[in-house]
Amino acid sequence: MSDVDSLIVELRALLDEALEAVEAAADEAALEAVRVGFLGRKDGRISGVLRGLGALDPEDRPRVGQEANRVKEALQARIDEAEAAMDAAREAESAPDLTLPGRSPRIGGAHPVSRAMDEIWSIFRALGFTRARGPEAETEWYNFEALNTPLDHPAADEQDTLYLEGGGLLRSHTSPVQIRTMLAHDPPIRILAPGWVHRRDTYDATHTPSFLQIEGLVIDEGVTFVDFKATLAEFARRYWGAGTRIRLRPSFFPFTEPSAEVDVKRVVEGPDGPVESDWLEIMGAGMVDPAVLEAVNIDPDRYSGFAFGMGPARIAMLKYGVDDLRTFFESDLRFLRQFAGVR
Ligand code: 2NL
Repeated sequence: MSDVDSLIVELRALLDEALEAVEAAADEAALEAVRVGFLGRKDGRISGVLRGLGALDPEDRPRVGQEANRVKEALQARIDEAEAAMDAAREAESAPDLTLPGRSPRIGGAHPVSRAMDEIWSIFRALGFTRARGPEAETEWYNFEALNTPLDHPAADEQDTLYLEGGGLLRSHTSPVQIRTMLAHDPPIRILAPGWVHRRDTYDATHTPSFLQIEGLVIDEGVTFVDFKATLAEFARRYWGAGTRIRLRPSFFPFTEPSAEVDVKRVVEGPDGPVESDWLEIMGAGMVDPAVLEAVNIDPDRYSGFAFGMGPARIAMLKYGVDDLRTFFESDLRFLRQFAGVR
């Protein structure tokens, strides 16, 4: 075999060896090692073979040179191909899997106390009430004196009410809103006053120092105890269910006379069909005391009315069977999600 032929055979054997190495390369680093090992300009094995070129007759050199170029090009092409295949595989791995089901967005829901507020408001709106608002920082006159509550009454004591520097206080009920409304408008008045109120209470299972309250007030000519009881009974049926009954227990508030605690008895689903619940206390209420009407310059011989007050958090506890008020304020989504009608 001539020197030319043996060089060409050597080159082809190198190509076979190199192609096998490309096949075996597991990653880009191994592929680069093959490229450097065979095609490297200085230490590559093909360059090593071509170093023997100088010993050949000048007219034989081109044949070997051409074969060397063919081998180099074939190997480089194969390496490029393998590299492209590795790129594609890596890309496919990190690409999103479009066949997976989509993720649902988390949808928020109303807090149970807000939900009670909203439902109670909807019912009274349907009964012809409008909504009234007022400041949380009040004066003793709006919070107590106009409400037939002398300042030596226990409710006005510093033990129970949060006073501000300079003689103001944080309203302990939303009644000042009704006082302001009666001063600003002539009867007929039918309002609902929802909002935050503040008392000097210790935070426990049934008390928070700040809480939401909803009060209602109706003032017109000829409003009687029948209107009072019928309105509350209708509210109770709409909020607690069609079979609900109410009971008025005699009570005392300085601003109403007579006064009552309002209880409801619900019809609930028992194991063997509908049964009646125990009596649940849901609000305080009464006929507006004539002294309150006089304080706001409404003639008690011409006008009469009724008023009521309730705590939506307490209503939500009774409605949803929650026994500790504090769970409403701990922001635990596992708890809150149960009431929101969402996942
Ligand atoms: C409760 C229940 C009540 C009123 C609030 C009221 C407001 C005016 C006149 C007369 Cl302007 N009454 N509000 C009446 C009865 C009960 O709240 O348990 N309060 C301590």
